[in-house]
Amino acid sequence: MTLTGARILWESLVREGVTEVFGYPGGAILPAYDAMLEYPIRHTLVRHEQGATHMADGYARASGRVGVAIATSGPGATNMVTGIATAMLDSSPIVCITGQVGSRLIGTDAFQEIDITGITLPVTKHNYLVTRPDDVAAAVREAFLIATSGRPGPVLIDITKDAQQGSCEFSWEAASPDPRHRRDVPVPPESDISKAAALIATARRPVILAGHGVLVSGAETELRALAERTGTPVAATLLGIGGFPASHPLNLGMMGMHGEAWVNLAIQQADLLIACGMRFDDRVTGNLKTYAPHARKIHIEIDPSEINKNVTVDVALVGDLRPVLERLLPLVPSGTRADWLREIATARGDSAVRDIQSLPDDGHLYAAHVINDLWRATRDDDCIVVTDVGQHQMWEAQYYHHDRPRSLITSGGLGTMGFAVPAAIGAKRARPEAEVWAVVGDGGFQMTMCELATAVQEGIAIKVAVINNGFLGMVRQWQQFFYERRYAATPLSGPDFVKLAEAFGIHAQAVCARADVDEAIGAARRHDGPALIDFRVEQEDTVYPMVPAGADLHAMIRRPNPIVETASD
Ligand SMILES: Cc1cc2nc3c(=O)[nH]c(=O)nc-3n(C[C@H](O)[C@H](O)[C@H](O)COP(=O)(O)OP(=O)(O)OC[C@H]3O[C@@H](n4cnc5c(N)ncnc54)[C@H](O)[C@@H]3O)c2cc1C
Ligand SMILES: Cc1ncc(C[n+]2csc(CCOP(=O)(O)OP(=O)(O)O)c2C)c(N)n1
Ligand SMILES: [Mg+2]
Repeated sequence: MTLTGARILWESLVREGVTEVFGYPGGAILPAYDAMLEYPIRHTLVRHEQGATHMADGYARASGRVGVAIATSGPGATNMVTGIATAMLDSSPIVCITGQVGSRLIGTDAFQEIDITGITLPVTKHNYLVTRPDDVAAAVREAFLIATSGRPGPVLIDITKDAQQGSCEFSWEAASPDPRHRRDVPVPPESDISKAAALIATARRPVILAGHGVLVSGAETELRALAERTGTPVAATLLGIGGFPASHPLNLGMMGMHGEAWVNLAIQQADLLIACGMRFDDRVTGNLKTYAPHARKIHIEIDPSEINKNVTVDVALVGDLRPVLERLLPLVPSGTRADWLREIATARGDSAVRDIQSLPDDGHLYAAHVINDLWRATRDDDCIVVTDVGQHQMWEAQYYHHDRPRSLITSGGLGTMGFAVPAAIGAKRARPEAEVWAVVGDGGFQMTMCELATAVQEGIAIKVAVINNGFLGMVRQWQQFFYERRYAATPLSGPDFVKLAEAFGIHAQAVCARADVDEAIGAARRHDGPALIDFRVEQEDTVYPMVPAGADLHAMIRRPNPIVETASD
């Protein structure tokens, strides 16, 4: 059948299983928007194209399916760059579609012409400039294949206006992707699997490092089987949280810069690290020269370029985590590591004394308490928390104990402030039956709070917890530790968030005391629509422990024991 390029775009997206897109129209993409009305697609109108990309990303992370964002040429396309980079750094499969000026105008500095394929080359897995209707279907099919195969990531398709308007014969079969574009998943040889099994068999102090790849691969069951069979404790990266149940006795918690002290100490004392779908980010390792000095290392990883990139390993198993663990499991002897677990438990006990949760209520409202109370209120329900970036993000990782995969969505690699609210909207679109909370700082909230209007217009019932400390808190913390408390440009004012939310038509309330936290959370949950709570928390609170950037992983700054440093101390 003969169709316009614009129709072919939707025809192809629908055949790829797309039902939701997030976007914002403009001249160069108008033919596509016009054709969209003929297809079973729900379009969420965003308030800024960055929001569309974070929504697509949140949709992808919540569901494992590809998220789709669409925008016009020029400023619409450039507004997408931060969201695309965010997805790239965290291996999230999104497809972004942009309109482009007519093909004959390319290179003339035409109105709203920008070289978006050039701009996004380093932050996409692949991108396309499509100038003929005949190439639209193949580009869409390849884009979905590339976004999802191997290590996932973002793909951009830039389609000229004439390619959308022109017509051609549409054949789905003929547009079948070139097999060269499939990112084949390597399969490690049996000899390497046996080597790994032998290392595990003889290790006395092993630690499993569970990363984002556990969730991407869907390897939660196999990971748990490996841990239980071998009695090995499991530490998570920020993006690996939820891959192993927090309530499991072998769960240690988060590793790295703001990881728990006992987790980092266990890694430094381990004789074997079994890294599963994680990439030894610098926030995870600290000083590479002194990282896990006594440990042999096994790295199970889908992307060969990650092997020996940051940490040299003894055995590399390059492949998809789940099938690799399936093959490894029968080869590892079952056993327990009681002495090792006891040693870690002792360090954990020492940390509990310092924990803010163990301190008597001194009348201050701490973010850690708010987040822990949110966890208590929602722990038995299907709840997804989407965080922004900063101190609140680290407290969430420490005090919200995730038992389920894909229940924490956060920007780790790029650390993109402004992520939480739009990504929560995307997550709620992907999993409407789940309760979705955005936990966001007062700084990051002010970057993309316009998307509250999207939630209202589209009836997307996200709940927003603003952790309002009047500071760009994480940067203030660095100034506190490393710049003699010279708070250059970190005190931050904002509007009255309750009035603001009400102006958007959103149920809202402010909380200043711990005694009121539960009731406010309950009211937000009971409200049948978007809701916001402005938690006015302690202004100069600090995330502990902290490994200063580049320092040895065991050289943590610990919470002063037992005194909490606050503005009023
Ligand atoms: C303010 C701030 C503080 C932070 N502090 C910390 C911290 O204290 N601790 C911490 O852990 N992080 C921290 N981070 C996050 C950190 O920057 C990294 O984003 C994070 O550590 C990366 O985790 P990851 O390696 O598991 O995930 P990713 O970066 O997503 O890497 C996943 C890896 O798994 C591989 N993979 C994907 N699919 C598969 C598959 N099917 N099979 C096998 N392998 C696969 C990928 O190729 C990739 O190498 C912080 C971020 C911010 C913004
Ligand atoms: C877009 C962007 N700009 C700047 C930064 C640097 N940065 C990291 S954390 C942070 C402070 C965040 O403040 P807020 O949102 O209030 O959260 P808090 O740390 O106070 O919890 C800043 C500015 C960033 N990560 N992203
Ligand atoms: Mg703040």
